[in-house]
Amino acid sequence: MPERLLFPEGFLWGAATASYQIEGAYDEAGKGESIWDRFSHTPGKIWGGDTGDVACDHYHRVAEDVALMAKLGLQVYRFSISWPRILPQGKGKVNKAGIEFYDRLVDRLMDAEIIPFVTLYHWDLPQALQDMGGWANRDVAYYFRDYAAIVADALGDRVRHWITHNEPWVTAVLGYMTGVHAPGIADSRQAVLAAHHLLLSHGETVRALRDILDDATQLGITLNFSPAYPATESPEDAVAAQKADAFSNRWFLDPIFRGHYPEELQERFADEMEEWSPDDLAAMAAPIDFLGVNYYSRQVVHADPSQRAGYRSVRVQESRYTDMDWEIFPQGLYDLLTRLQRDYDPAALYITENGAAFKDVLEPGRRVRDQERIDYLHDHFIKAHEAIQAGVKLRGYFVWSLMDNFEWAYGYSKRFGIVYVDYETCERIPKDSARWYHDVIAENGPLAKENGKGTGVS
Ligand code: IFM
Repeated sequence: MPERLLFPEGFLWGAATASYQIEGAYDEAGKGESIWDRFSHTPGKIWGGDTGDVACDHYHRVAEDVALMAKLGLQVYRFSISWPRILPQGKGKVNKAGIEFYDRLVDRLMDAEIIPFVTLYHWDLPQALQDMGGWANRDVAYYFRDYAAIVADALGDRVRHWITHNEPWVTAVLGYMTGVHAPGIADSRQAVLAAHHLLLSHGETVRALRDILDDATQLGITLNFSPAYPATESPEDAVAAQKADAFSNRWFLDPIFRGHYPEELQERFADEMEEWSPDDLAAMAAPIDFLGVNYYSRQVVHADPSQRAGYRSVRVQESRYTDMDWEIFPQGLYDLLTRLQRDYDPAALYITENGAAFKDVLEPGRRVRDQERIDYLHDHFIKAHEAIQAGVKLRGYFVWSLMDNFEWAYGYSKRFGIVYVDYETCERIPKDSARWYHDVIAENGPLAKENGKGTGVS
């Protein structure tokens, strides 16, 4: 029998989702329009014209979904709150039905002894605030803080773990620089401003929630990371990797943990950056209790002076890639976690997302044999275990995602779930990976080797 790698006692195993990706009920019970409602209803923006109007219909299936989580043995569940469900206009009048929806969800989780982790912002900004400029408008940072206080007031007696933002880098870069996400703006100046206001809103919210919530509360933020590796051993590629790291990883890390932007970024965006107020920088660096880490893949970069960034990403011929065309590189998780602990020393870390999309097939008999996903998760769990042995204060792991869902610009064409969703009927069908994960949780760790495959070798 292969050895089992046991995680520390109290380590939390769970899964994550986000409001727009699963809830549906996009215009029900007083909810206001979000930028993703507007964007997905705009022809040509989303693969196949998909929208989140119905998504997984989670809004109407909360009882069933919490029962499913309990059956899988989840100990923690990370979900996000839809801001326009709480405040249809982003500010002002509160929609009582919105609060009640999350109130019921939290109660059900508590009944099932599943710890809730709440993300306050996972990209569905109220459209009314976008009409004022969205995150490029400084006022929105304060509207966010006020919205967060309303939610904290309603759920803070039961919710102990709060995440201000999910992947603010994606909000700023994909939403305002490349425009492939809502609100679909392609303007570097607006992106740099959006990033600044997202960071400010994070810091202001941490300060505000500390006043409202009790001492047992844990406050954090979730960042997406793409560790940068040089394509060759040339000094030029080493510099390229440093620039890529500043852009992809340190843009948000440095202000939060060090109170300043990385130098390389100030050079790259010399025309867009301004003399930021020291008060803003101090606010962003408000102490947090944990860092949420979203890791899927790495980037391998080659110096390229013809690019504004000074580099470009290259494909690794010998590697395997997921259905997102993301390289499978578990070693990157170990490198990332140990680096974060060494360079930034967060009080605690959680992997708030890790998982993979593959071309799942629903077989007759309603079975999905997703061995590739099992291998992917297994190999990453092993690397997380190694990181803990190396001294990383990793406290929990959330698989992305609990169920297949609306994968943003890719619509429903990419499946990340450990539970398959039949979009015709919204039926939930646990994949083989869900059963496998159930056993990992029950045993508090994976086997060192998985069926002779996925041995953690990278
Ligand atoms: O689906 C997304 C999620 O919303 C944010 N992190 C990455 C996931 C996969 O792309």
